[in-house]
Amino acid sequence: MGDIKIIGNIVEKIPWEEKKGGKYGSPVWRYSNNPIIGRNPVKGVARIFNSAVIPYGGEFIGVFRGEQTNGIPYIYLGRSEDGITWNFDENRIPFEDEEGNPFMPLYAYDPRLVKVEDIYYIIWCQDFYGAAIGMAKTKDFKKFIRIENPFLPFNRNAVLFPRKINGNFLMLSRPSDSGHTPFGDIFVSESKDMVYWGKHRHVMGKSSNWWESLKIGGGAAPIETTEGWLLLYHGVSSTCNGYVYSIGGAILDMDNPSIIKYRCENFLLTPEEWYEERGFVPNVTFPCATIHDAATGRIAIYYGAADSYVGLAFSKVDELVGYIKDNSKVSESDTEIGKR
Ligand code: BMA
Repeated sequence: MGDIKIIGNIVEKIPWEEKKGGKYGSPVWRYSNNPIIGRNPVKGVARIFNSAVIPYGGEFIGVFRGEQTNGIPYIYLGRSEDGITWNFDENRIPFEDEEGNPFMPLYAYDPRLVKVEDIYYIIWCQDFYGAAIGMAKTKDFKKFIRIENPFLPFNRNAVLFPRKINGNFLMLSRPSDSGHTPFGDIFVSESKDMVYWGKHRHVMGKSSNWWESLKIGGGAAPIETTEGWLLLYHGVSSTCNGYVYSIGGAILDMDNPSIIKYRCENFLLTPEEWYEERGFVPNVTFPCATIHDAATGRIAIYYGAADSYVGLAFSKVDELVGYIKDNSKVSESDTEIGKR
């Protein structure tokens, strides 16, 4: 392992496959048996994609975007011994409100799953007079208690940081409209109690790099490294045949993540394989989670592919952060208005 390290837990059973060949120096490589989740994975669910996983009890657990056969997305729980083969609950996650009454959003999609201290938080997109952020917490993956909607509509791609910073919870989000949003920058907000959010700051915008020139959105929960927070996000290009979603990378300042230290001008992964280029929505690679191991620096990236499958890709922290630094271009769009 090089000089750059992951600050975090050891995950001995992290899914892993060594890089084969050095295809033009790309720091991210795909799992050879992708996709890891194929079509019709659960009764009544046509496709699973854009999903998040986390180590739990020596194994892995995850929250999965399941597109039901009525076309409406909802969140399902899944468990895995190796992080690759998943068993899903047939029933949707039974959220409840703080009084213990059932709370079932009209729809729920693109979940993230982040542990802060001893609580697991699920963050997703749901209807609140349009696309907005939904949240719930659990300690045992049996009882899922709703938390107030953190932000006003319209918003998507909310991603919590895995620890408090200067005493506050921090969450990235991407204010938007309620359709197939043709714009969007990443912002960060703070909260002392997960109820009231404020101190909103601009983090980064779409860029002059054409693969992310339409909009961007947070992806996996930021990984703490010795160089700062490693953020994997999605960047979107608008073509004559529709949007193309690629995976990008940036390093945010450790104590003030609204500051971009490095931002890679090249995508890290872009649709190339059949399961990324062909599906319900072609040309989508959409990261929602990583599993990472502080002992080896290994990173396993979980991403939705073509709104139809889940793909797995790998990298190592020194190679990935090194590549982002070597190809960094921080621009005006990463600076908050009025700040230099
Ligand atoms: C975005 C979100 C994602 C989806 C992507 C491509 O707006 O809805 O869930 O993967 O579009 O369809």
